[in-house]
Amino acid sequence: MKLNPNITYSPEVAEAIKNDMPVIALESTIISHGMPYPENVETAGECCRIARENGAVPATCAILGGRLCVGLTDGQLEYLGKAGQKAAKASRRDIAILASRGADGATTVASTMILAHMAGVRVFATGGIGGVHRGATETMDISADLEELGRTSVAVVCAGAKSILDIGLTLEYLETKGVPVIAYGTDEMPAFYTRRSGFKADYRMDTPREIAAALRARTDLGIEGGMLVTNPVPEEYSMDKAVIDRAIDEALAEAAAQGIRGKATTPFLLAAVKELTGGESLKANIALVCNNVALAAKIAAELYKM
Ligand code: PSU
Ligand code: MN
Repeated sequence: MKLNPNITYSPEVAEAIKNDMPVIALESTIISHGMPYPENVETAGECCRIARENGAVPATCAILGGRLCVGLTDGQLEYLGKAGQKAAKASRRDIAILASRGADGATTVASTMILAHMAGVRVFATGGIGGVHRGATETMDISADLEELGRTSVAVVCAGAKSILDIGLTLEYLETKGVPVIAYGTDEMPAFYTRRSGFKADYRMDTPREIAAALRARTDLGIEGGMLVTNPVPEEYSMDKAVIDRAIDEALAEAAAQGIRGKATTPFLLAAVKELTGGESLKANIALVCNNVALAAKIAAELYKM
């Protein structure tokens, strides 16, 4: 594939794209806003190693000095990890403004999909996506990630939707937007910290090859928009449902009491859940991200063979 002049590729990613080799995108809001330092930087590095082990070049995305970067150096990962909440959380609405100001931003699922698509990357691994928040009938808090899945042709591998969200409404929204929800090795969509949500996914697929074939068919048929691949957290890190539900309820009450709104909501809830579970949720979060990276890399490697 030809390189896009609007993208600043790392040398390794540029080489892979030019030669149509397997590449997977990784987001950076998970580094700056989703996990604490230094676990965030360690996990980002681990993700890159796992991608390579499974046959794909890792391409972490971020906006740095106004440039749309696809593929970061260790120094850049460290910088975003240390910046934490001080880094701007950049979604679709923010990209052009940060670019015009020469500013920095960590990319969410939505904006990472945009950068990946511009760069020629078709598979993207993360932990969790944004969704329809509980109480959205009042607040209208629906993540821009869902709109992006509806329009941008990148497959997103995640561990399902967490119950800080309204999982049922998130699935309804994805259906409206024409986004197929695939569950890997199971019939149910997983709920991030736990392997089961009680909601059936649209399709069950059991091999990376099957998922790559579906992605390939969508491209060949010219059907635009994303696909959501949900991959359950490894059994040994799956949390007790009662424990995580209690922490989430408490975190939601705390957010309401403090009047947390807009883009601050998700990072606030994630940090509160981590505190309330004494770090157990962070361990699960790290394990599931690594697990998703491995699956995404295998899908990209299969896609390359087709
Ligand atoms: N869920 C997580 N970790 C995260 C996020 C979500 O478990 O780091 C981040 C992702 O970058 C996602 C964003 O795209 O939060 C969604 O934010 P919002 O709900 O404000 O759209
Ligand atoms: Mn929101």
